[in-house]
Amino acid sequence: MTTVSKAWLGLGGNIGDVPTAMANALQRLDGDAEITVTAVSPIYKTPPWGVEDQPWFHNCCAEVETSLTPEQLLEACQEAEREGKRERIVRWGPRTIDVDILLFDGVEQNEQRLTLPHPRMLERAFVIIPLADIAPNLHLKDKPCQIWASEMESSDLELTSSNKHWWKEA
Ligand code: A4P
Ligand code: MG
Repeated sequence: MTTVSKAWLGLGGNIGDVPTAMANALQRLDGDAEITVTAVSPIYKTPPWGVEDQPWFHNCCAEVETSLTPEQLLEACQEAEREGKRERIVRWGPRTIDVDILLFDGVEQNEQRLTLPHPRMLERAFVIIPLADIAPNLHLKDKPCQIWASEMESSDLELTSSNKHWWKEA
């Protein structure tokens, strides 16, 4: 019998038409026979974290069910990123899209290729706020995601639309 796991992804980008690139990446993942996208947050516009002298980002989070291993899911995410970039080079000019695995069930591992949970997620409103939209009760360390979200400075995040199906329509 195959084991089905639940994983949560963080998507973001700040060059070109990021919402379309994110929709393409999610459609591609959902089109994989071993991955089902079960929930997607709204898109937020978010100020750049880390290097601040760059354009604002668009970010969202997604929940998936998968029979893949964490490493195989990472491969699929990187393939979806590459696909977005390939399309960008051919057609629409600059665009980048980043797809990170935030959590994979309760897996904890600290490897350069794949660290789980994502090591910086709890410091990032652009991850925690959209994640709380789709997984408010998900336990992160010692408390549910929605408590992390409520304790986080997030007044500078801008909700772009609350349409849950944006990623299927783009
Ligand atoms: N890797 C290890 N663990 C993971 C994981 N859990 N998920 C490895 C995905 N990848 C993981 O990632 C580099 C390598 O990390 C991969 O080859 C993989 O094997 P990358 O996506 O190629 O490079 P990156 O994204 O430039 O680096 P990094 O460190 O992942 O950057 P971050 O942390 O993703 O930060 N501000 C806002 N507002 N919104 C953003 O989305 N993103 C960044 C990038 C900075 N500031 C931002 C945002
Ligand atoms: Mg990354």
